[in-house]
Amino acid sequence: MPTSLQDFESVWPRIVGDLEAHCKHYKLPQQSLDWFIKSLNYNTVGGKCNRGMSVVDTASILRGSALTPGTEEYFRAALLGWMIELLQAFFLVSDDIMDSSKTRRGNPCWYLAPGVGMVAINDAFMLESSIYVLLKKHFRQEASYIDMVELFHEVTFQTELGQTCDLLTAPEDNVDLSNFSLEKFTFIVIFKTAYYSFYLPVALALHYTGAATPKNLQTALDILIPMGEYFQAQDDYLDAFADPEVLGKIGTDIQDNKCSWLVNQALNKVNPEQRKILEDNYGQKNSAKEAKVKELYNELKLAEFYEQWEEERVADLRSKIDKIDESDGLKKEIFEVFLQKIYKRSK
Ligand code: GPP
Ligand code: MG
Ligand code: MG
Ligand code: MG
Repeated sequence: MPTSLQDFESVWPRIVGDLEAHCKHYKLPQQSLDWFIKSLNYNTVGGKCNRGMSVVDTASILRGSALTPGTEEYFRAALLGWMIELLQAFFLVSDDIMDSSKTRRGNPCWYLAPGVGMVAINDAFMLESSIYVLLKKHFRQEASYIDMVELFHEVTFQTELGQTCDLLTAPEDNVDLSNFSLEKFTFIVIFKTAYYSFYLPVALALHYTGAATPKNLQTALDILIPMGEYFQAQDDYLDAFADPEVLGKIGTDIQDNKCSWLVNQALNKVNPEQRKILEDNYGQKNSAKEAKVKELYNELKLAEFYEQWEEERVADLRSKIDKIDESDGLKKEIFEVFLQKIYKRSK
């Protein structure tokens, strides 16, 4: 049985309590402490928590029996999961500023919340630093401590590389469609999304259960990176085609000039007149132009093409999962559960 969001969220107050105690040790003035706690709650809680809960679920599968909520073992696995959620909070608070986004999880983006503004940049840093406060407090005595610290650092660097490429292929005042390619798209999505969203939870669970070996970490990577690539292509597809009410965020990729899955597929399909439509309307802060691009996406039947592409990717991932040698200490179920959670998702 996978863990429930309710059980996973039930450990959050203890984590906030740890961070609060750490600040009190430094005699942080109350106003600043209240601010930090507000930012922690606003930015870390309220999402699907798929990444965080995957640490608990993967650890349960590796052990062969479900971790029991309320036990210290459950708490420690969930704590590692919440560290991924903190990393994600740090990324999203920053990403929403960079992407000029308006909403996140159905609420205003943190930098747009009343009275926040650019304090959000420092809040993002604090969300990241919290990971290492918690890791040190709870895992310093473990043999895997330094592996976990290095893993968080490396995955953060990888994500920042992806974000760099994402931002540089999307200059605000220079729309040049020849700058896009599926190759660049692939680099961007693997680095900005796949490492932290897919590889990190499984690698952490392997370290946590003491089952990690260079070989099984590599096998996990070989499956989870293409799975993350598929997940971010979905994110790009949903950016234009999902109902923002369901998605919890309003798409910005067309206006932001992003090297998204959709625009790359469109570029493969357009005739010269249609390419002109893209050139004239893509990447501008103008909703009428954005609507023209969406019209072209419909004319090119990109939604249907996406659905067919999704089936192919999922079939390929299933065959990769099938080939796993379980004697390496991995279980096929870990990856099947991941795939089930994202297949045909609408948010
Ligand atoms: C998501 O891309 C990318 C990230 C969350 C990584 C951000 C990395 C930093 C180093 C800040 P996106 O912009 O498509 O996500 P969304 O659609 O959720 O805004
Ligand atoms: Mg964004
Ligand atoms: Mg972004
Ligand atoms: Mg997106």
